[in-house]
Amino acid sequence: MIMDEWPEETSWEIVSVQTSESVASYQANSNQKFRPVSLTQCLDPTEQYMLILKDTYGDGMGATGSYELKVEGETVTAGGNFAFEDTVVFGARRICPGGQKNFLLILETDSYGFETSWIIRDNTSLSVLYRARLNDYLDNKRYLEERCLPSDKSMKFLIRDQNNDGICCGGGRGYYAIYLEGRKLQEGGKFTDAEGRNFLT
Ligand SMILES: [Ca+2]
Ligand SMILES: [Ca+2]
Repeated sequence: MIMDEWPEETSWEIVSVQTSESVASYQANSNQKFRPVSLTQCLDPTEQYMLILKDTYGDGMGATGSYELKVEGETVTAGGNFAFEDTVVFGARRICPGGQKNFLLILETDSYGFETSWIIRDNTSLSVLYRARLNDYLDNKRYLEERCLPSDKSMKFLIRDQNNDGICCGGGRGYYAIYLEGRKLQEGGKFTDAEGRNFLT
């Protein structure tokens, strides 16, 4: 990481996708203004992980800060320009049977978890393949929803909020991101009644 003027706002965590458990975390501090900070962590090459970056002020790592994630010396991703949160999935993801595609939803609920629901729909048949209903989720909790989706289909992911105020930032800082085969398709949290994304599997 290259820190900006307010490093104490920034923290990160590495979480196992398989177990949802935190395997490493870091909180930057005010003595690191504009400094480079580099940390090394040994991880299991057979597991998939998620790097979660957070910024308490909601302006990411500012105009001058940045981060870079390297695995075995190779850059997986780089960034720093985010709001309250950014996620990156890396490592060995679960292989779906029969050529199906690995879909991952990272959902962090706000203080009104019960308001959140979502569906994954086949755009051709309009059938709903997977869903979470109102009251399925608790408040201020992280959920990792991994599914296998049939390949060569046009699909839609749709997240809804019953109170029409999204999952950020009026009642806590919710966040969601969706990944297909480890590639981020969309992320967010600030929306009104619903937010969707069409994608091809
Ligand atoms: Ca910041
Ligand atoms: Ca809401």
